[in-house]
Amino acid sequence: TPSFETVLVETRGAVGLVTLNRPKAMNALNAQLVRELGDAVAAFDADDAIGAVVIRGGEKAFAAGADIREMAEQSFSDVYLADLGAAWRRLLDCRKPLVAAVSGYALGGGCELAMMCDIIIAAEDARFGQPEITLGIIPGFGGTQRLARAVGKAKAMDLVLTGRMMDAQEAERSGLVARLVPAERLTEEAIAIADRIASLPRVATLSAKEAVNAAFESPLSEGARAERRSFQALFATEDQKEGMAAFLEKRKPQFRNR
Ligand code: CO8
Repeated sequence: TPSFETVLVETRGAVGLVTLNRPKAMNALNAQLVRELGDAVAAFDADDAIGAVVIRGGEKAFAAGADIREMAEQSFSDVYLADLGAAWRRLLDCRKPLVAAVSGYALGGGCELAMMCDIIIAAEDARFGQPEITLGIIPGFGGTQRLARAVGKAKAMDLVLTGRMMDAQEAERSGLVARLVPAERLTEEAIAIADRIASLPRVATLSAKEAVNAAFESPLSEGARAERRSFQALFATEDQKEGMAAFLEKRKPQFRNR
C-alpha cells in the first residue's frame, strides 16, 4: 500500500478504506489531499483483491470543504490553470463502488465528495451543506448538479442559495443519504456494506454501478437500452452460471469474478 500524508490507506479484507487525515483543519480539501485521495482510490480500483472502497473522515468532520486558506488569495487564472477537476475525475473514474461514511460536517467540497460516492452512509450527527455562497462563490465540483438530482430542485435551491446546513435526518428523508447509523457504529457499518458488495460477482457489480449511473447521464430509453445490453452480456460470465446453479442446487455460490 502506498503511503500518503493527508489520507490514510488500509485494507479490511476485500475492502479498501481511505481516511481523510487533516483533523486540525476539519479535513479541508487542499490540493495535496485531493491528489492523494485520487491516487489512493485509483490504486484500489486497480487492485484485484479489492471489491469496494470506503471513504471516511474523522468524528467531527467528514470534510469541511475546499481549503479556504489556500483559495483566499487565488485569482481566476490560478483557479482555472490549477484545474483540480482532473484530480476529482479520478474518483468519478473509479469503476468499483465507493461508500462514503460521513460523520460530523460534510460541507462544500466535502458534501460534493460524498455525493461523488455511490452510497452515502451517515452518522446521526452528520451535517450536510453547500455554504459556498457565504464566501462569495458557488459549488465548483458538481454540487449544484448532484444535489439537485439527489434531493430535487426545491431543497437544492434552499441549500445552495442560503448556505444552511441540513442534519442527517433531513438528509436521509430527502434521499441524499442511503442509511443512518449511530455514530459509534459508522465505520463498522460502512465496511460491512462494502464487504457485502465485494463478496458479490464483480462483473455484475461494476455493470450495475454503470447502469444506475446511466440514469443520470442519458434519456430513459438510452439508459434502458444500455442496461439491457449489460444484462444480456452478463449471461456470458461464469458467475451467472454459478449463481443460478447454486440457487437451484440450494447451496452457497462460489464466485470467481469471471
Ligand atoms: N478550509 C480551511 N480551514 C478550515 C476549513 C476550510 N474549509 N474549515 C475549517 N477549517 C479550519 C479552521 O480555520 C480552524 O483552523 P484554526 O484552528 O487554525 O483556526 C479549524 O479548521 C477548526 O475550525 P473551526 O474553529 O471553525 O471549528 P468550529 O467547530 O467552530 O466550526 C465549521 C466548524 C462549521 C465546519 C467551520 O469550520 C466552517 O464553517 N468551515 C468552513 C465551511 C465552508 O465554508 N466550506 C466551504 C468551503 S468552499 C468549497 O468547498 C468550494 C468547493 C469547490 C470544490 C473545491 C475542491 C478542492
